[in-house]
Amino acid sequence: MSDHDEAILAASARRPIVPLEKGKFYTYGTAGFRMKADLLEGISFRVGLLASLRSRKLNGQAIGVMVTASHNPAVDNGVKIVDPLGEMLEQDWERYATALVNATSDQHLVEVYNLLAAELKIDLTASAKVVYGRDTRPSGHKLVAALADGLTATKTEFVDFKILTTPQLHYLVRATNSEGTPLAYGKVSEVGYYEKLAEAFVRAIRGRKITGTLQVDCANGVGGPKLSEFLKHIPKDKVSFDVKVVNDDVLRPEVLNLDSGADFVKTKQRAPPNPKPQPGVRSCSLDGDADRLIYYWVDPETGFVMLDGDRISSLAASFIGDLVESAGLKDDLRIGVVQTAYANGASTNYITQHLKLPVICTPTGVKHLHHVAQGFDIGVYFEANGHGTVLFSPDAINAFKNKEPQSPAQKDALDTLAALADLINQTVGDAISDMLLVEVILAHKSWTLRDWALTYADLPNRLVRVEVSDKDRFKTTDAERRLLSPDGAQDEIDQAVKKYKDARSFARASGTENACRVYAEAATRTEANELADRVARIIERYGTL
Ligand code: NG1
Ligand code: ZN
Repeated sequence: MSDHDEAILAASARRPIVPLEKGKFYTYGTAGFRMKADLLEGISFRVGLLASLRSRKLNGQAIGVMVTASHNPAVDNGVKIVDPLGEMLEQDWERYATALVNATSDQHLVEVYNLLAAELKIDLTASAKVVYGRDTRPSGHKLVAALADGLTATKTEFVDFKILTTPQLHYLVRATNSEGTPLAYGKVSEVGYYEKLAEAFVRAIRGRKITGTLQVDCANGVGGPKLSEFLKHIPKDKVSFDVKVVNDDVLRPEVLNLDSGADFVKTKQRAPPNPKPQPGVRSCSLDGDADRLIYYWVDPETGFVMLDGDRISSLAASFIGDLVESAGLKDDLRIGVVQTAYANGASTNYITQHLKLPVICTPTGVKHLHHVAQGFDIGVYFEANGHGTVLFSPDAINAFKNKEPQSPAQKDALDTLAALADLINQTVGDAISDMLLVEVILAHKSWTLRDWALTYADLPNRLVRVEVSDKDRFKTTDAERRLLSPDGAQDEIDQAVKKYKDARSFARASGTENACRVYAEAATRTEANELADRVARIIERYGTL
C-alpha cells in the first residue's frame, strides 16, 4: 500500500462512481469516457489517478486530460487522456483506465491503483505532472474539480489551462514536454499557440491573396471565442483574411451543437439553417470542440455542395505532393494518405489513380489513422467527418530546412513546406489549423470552392444508424469493411451490394454509441439510398435475433 491510499480513499468518497446495472461496465472508448455529464464526476476523479500513474511511468512527462464531448449535445460530457507528444493515450493503457473506473468501492479503487503501480513497476514517490483543459459545457467545471482531487490525492503537479479547444490542449501537452529542447513545439501558453499558427500562416501564404469572405460556423462551441482570439494575432499588413464568425454563442449551453457544426453539416448534408445560407459564400463548420472541419457553399445553380474530410485530405495531399516535387524531394520522401472505410470511394480512386499516392485504410478512430500516418515521411490522414491532419517525419522537416535549393522555385517550395509543417497541428486534427491550411492552398492555387469540388465527383452515399439489442455481436475484419459475425450477415450484404452499380456497403458497431452504423455508396443517389436501406434491414434482423 502506498502513502497515497488514505488521500485517495477520502477523496474517492466525495467523488463516487454511479453504479451501472449488473453486467455493464464503463469503457474507455474511441473518445475516452463519454456519456451524460452527471455520470462523469467519479470517472473524472479516477482518470486523475490514471493520468498520474501514466506520468510517473513516463519519467514525469506531462500527461494531458481534456474534458469535452465534442459534437454531442450539451448534457453530455467526456474525459480523454493525452500522451506526452500530444497523441491519444496508448492503447494498452485504455484497459487500465477501464479497470480503475470500474472499481466497485473506494477501497477496491485503492487496491486497483496499487496493483497497477506494482504491475507496471511505477515508483509512486517519483514526480508526476498533468495539464488539463475543458470545453464550454457547464458541467466541465465540476468535472475538472473532480480531476484535480485525483491529482492532489496522488501528489501530482498540475496546470489548469481552463477553457480550450481539444487541439489546443494537445498542443500544450507537447509544448510542455518539449520546452527547452531542440524539438520545442511552441510556447507553453494559449497565446503561444495563436502566435505559432499566425506566424506560420503568414509564411505559408507568402503574399498571396485570399479572396472573398470566409464564414465560419463554430457550433456555438469553444471554437468560436478561440477563433476570434486567434484572428487578432494575424498581422493585417501581411495577410488580409476576412472571416465572419457565426454561431459563436457560448453563453447559452442549450445551443451547443444545435442545428450547427461540422457533424450537423456532414450527417444532414446541408448548411446550418442559421444564419440563413447566402448563395456563393465560402463557408465552413467546426464541431463543438474544434477538432473537425467541413467546408461547403450553396451554389446558386446546383444548391448545397459539401467538401468533407476526404476532400481536405486529397487537397492537402495534392498540394503537398506538388510542393515536394518542386522542391526536388520526390525521391527522398514517402507521401501517403490514410483513410477509413467511410472515405468516399471516389476520393480513394482520385488519390491512387490521379495523384498516384498510396492509400491505407484503417479502422475508425483517429488513433489508428495517426499511427499508420506516422509510417510515412508525410502522412495525410482524415476521417470523412472532417477530423484529421498531416504528419511530417523528422527527416521531412530536416529536408525542408536544410536542403540547398537549386533555384528560386525550389527555395519557394521548400520554404512553403517548412511553413506548413509549423502551421499544421502535428498532435491531432485541429479545425482552426486545418482551416488555415485549406485557405493557404486555395490562395496558392487561386481556387474557389467550385474549382476544388471539380477535382472529382463524390459517389452518392448514405450513413444510417441502426438500433440493435447487442452491438458487440457485430465483429468486423479488413479495417471494418467486412463482418465476421453474426454468421451469414456479410453474405447477405454481399448479395445486396451486387445488385447496384459502383456500389459498396459495410456495417459495424459504433465505438461511441450503442448502435450499429451502415454505410452505403453507389452510382446514383437512389441506388445509394436503396442499398443503405437494404443493408440496414439486414443488420436490424441480425441485431434482434
Ligand atoms: P463511431 O461511433 O465509432 O462510428 C464516431 C465517428 C468516428 C470518430 C468517433 C469519435 C463516424 C461514422 N464515426 O465513431 O469517425 O470520429 O465518433 O468521435 O463518423
Ligand atoms: Zn470533436
